[in-house]
Order: sequence, then C-alpha cells, then structure tokens
Amino acid sequence: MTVAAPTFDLVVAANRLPLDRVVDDKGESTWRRSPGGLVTAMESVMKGRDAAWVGWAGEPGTPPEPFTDEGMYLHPVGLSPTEIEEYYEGFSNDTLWPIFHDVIVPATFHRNWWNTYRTVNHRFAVAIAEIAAPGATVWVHDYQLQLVPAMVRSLRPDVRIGWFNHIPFPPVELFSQLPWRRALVEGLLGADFLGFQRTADAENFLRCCRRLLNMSTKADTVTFTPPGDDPDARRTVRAAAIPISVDFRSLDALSRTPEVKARAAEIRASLGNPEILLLGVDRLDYTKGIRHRLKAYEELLRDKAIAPPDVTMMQVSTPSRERVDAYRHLRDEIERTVGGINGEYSDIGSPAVYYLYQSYPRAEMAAMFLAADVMLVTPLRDGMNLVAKEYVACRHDLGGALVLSEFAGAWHELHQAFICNPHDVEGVKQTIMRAVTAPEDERRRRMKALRKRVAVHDVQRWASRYLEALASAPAKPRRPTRASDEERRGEERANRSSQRALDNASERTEDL
Ligand code: GDG
Repeated sequence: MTVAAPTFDLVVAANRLPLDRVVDDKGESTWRRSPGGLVTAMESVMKGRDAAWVGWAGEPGTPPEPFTDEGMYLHPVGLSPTEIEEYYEGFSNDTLWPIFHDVIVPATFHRNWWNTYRTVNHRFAVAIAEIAAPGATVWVHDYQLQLVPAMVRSLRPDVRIGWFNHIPFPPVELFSQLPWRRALVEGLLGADFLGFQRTADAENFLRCCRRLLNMSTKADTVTFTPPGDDPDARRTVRAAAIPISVDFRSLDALSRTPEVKARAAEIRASLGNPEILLLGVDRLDYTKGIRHRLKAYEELLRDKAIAPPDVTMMQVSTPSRERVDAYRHLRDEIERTVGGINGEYSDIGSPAVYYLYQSYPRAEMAAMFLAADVMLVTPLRDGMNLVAKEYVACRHDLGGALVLSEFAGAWHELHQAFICNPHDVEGVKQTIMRAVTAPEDERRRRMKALRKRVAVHDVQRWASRYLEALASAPAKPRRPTRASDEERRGEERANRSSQRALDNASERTEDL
C-alpha cells in the first residue's frame, strides 16, 4: 500500500533545501545548514508555520526521503551529477547569473544545459503539485526555477503561485541575449505575483513582456493570454518590488550576548588592536567587487594614507561554486592580489590583509561585524546584499561605519551609509577615507538611522508583505484602459523595427 504524501497550505520551493546532506569518509550522513542569502532569509520566515520546503539536498544521486526538521517538512528533489553540472553549475550559474548581473563575465549558452534546466524545473513542479493542499499558496524562489510557476499552474490550476527573484532582473537588452527568453518569460507568467528586490527590476521584467512578447502592461501588471488565444484563459500578473531584509531582532540579540562581545574583543586583540579594522564578508563571487575593493585598499597603502598596524583589513571569502571556471579564476586572482599586497605592505606581526577562504558559524560572523570599524560592501551588482543589513543589525553599540556600493539593492534603503561607485577606484578610496576619518558623532548618527530602517523593515515584514501581495494579486485581467493602450502603442511605435528583428531571431532560436 502506498501512503499518500502529506499536503500543506504553504509550499516553498528553492533550488536548495535549508539543510545540506553531507556524507563523511565513513559513509555516514549528517545535515548541515546550507549557505547563502536565501536560506538565511527564509529560515526565520518558515519557523512556526505549517509549511513544506521543496529543494535539492546538496549532493548528487537518489534524494533522501522527506523528513521533518524543527516543525518544517523538507521534501528533497534529486539531481544526478549531470544535472548538477548542466542545470545548476551550467545554466543557472554560468548562463543566467552573468546575464542577470550585467554580464560582468560573459555568459555561456549551451542547448543541452537549457534542456536539463527544463527537465529539473519540471521535477520541482511535480514535487510541489504533489504536496500542495487544495488552494494552497506556493512560493517559488529565484532564477534557478523560472519555469516552475507555469509548470505548477498547468498541474495544479487551483493553487496561488508567487515567485521572488533574489538577484537583479536584467535590462531587456541583456535579457534578449538569452535564446530561451520567450520560454523564461512565459514560465514566470504562470505566477500570480512576481516579487523583485528593486522597482527597476520589476520594470525591467515588464519591459521584457512588452518588447519581447508584445504584451500589454498597465502600471505594475501585465495581461497575458496563454497559448491557444482563449480569452477566458487571460490572466493578469503583478510584478512589483518587495525588498528582502534580515532577522533584525535575532541578530541584535545575538550581538548583545556576552560571548559575542567577548569574541569581538578577542578578534581585535589577536589582530593587535588596530585603530581601524576594515572588513569584507562575501561569497567569493565576481559580482561582489572584491578585486575593486582590494585595489582601492592597495592604493591607499601605496599613497601612505593608511598603514598597518594602525589600519588593517580582514577579507572573509566564503567558498562558492568552486567548479565553475569563472569562480576558479576569480579565486586565483584574488589570492594573487592579497599575496602581492601582503608581500609589499605587511611587516612581521602586522599583515596588511587577513584573508580567510572559509565559512564561519553565525555567532562568529556577528563577532566579526561587532569588531569591524568599517564594513566594505562594494558589489558591482547585487540583488540586495544581506551582509550590509546584518552589519547594521549587529551594531547595537552604534559603532562602525558602512561603505556601500550604489549597485547593491541595499543602497535604495540604506542612504545613510558611505556610498561609493565601485568602478571608480578614486571614489572608493575617498569614501573609505571618509568612513575612516568621520567624527564619532557623525558615525553614530548614521548608524542610528540605518538601524532604524532595518529594524522596521526586517525579514518578517518582508515575508508578510510578500504573502499579502500574493494573496491580493489580481487573478482576472483588468480591462485595458485608454492609457494602457496608448502606452502600448507608443512602445510599439518606438520598437517596431527592432521588434521585427527580434521576432525573426526568436523564430530561429526558440527551438534550439
Ligand atoms: C543572494 C543575492 C540577496 C556568508 N558567509 C558566511 C555566511 N554568509 C551569509 C551572510 C548572508 C548570506 O550568506 C549572503 O547573502 P548576500 O545577500 O550577501 O549574498 P548572496 O549569497 O549572493 O544572496 C543577494 C540574497 O540572495 C537574499 O535575497 O541579498 O543580492 O545575490 O546572510 O551572512 N554565513 C555564515 N558563515 C559564513 O561564512 N554563517
């Protein structure tokens, strides 16, 4: 007798489960919290809800049986070694990730990667359809699962479907490079509500609908007729910004514990109690601007604006996507640069850069944040950047200063940070020096304002705003108004010639 799978009113799907299965040398398996911003954010949202999470368990082969952890039902989806290579490392991280991050490195296109992406997305959709209760809410996350909304809708038309993009959504000119752009947009339009980090991301998506699929948009909605041209099947999908945040209260409480405070003091002492400790914490990713940051720091050392041991820098780079070429090259490059800086500017007992290619427990991260005088968050492009908000949440002492790139989504909320353009090395140097030399009362004033923002706009508020937006998203199309018709006609006029070219190109590439 087969036992029916339990069903849930809220089903979350993300590429990774919040726990990874790790098999040790003796073949024994244990579960470990998986890395990254999405898990950090969703963990606190899922606590206390009767919900299920569908995702990959982080290792190849047959998936483990579903199980319950701290009240959350975890439903693993299996990936074969080839699928990991083609769907995850390939299409997700070597095709979509660069396109969605301004093509900082060139994107790679392979038709077999796309086919595998489709297959895996379908597997996720089937798993979701199996455990969603009638009328359930399904919340799909991120760029790895863009086809899932439409696939779930065709399997389970009764459920309400949302998708949230943790990374930027590219301008139409970049998105157009994708040979499978039409299928991706149609995949997303299976949702009722599409959430983005910034309004500009939602607008980029809506522009793709207009320009690439000739759809009608009005304000933040797009009206869409699924294939078959049945007017009854017309649906309206809303696309809007709901910026993600951090669990302010728990980070604030963690950083106030005697253990974390003592550890922060210990870290400073073991670095020789510098006057100024600069800190960078990032997944080792070319989007995070680590090279640009190191260059600015190196030039400040060269100019003798700063010098160890009075000023020193700690760079934590968390291992990430180590099998993707661009990441291997980046690691080499960063480690060579750190070696060069240390060779030139360190002294015995006082290194210029402490470089740590490791992952740390949460409490240790909080202690580092508390220990750092200046936090350097300088991405070239970043959906949000939770590290910036975590730093702020940990500075209950109102100490510290945040240097923040205007290309991080966080910039749209954290205006009281010391803002820089990471491409402008001279500007980054000046901003670091402003942060280093700012009077204490100015730093405290800025930090207080930053904390106020993050305390109110925390991750719990993000989740409830998202779920409210999903619940109230329009299911039926609104009648197009004169304004929307005009808007569409204007757009069409402007793009008529490029549209023809794009359509022709689509015909050639849709069935690649
Ligand atoms: C994506 C988007 C968006 C890092 N090292 C360690 C560690 N971390 C934690 C940080 C933070 C998270 O990982 C990283 O989040 P970010 O937001 O900085 O960046 P991505 O991983 O690129 O996340 C991003 C995010 O999704 C959420 O929507 O903000 O723009 O790219 O929480 O603290 N945590 C621990 N040890 C480490 O060594 N415990």
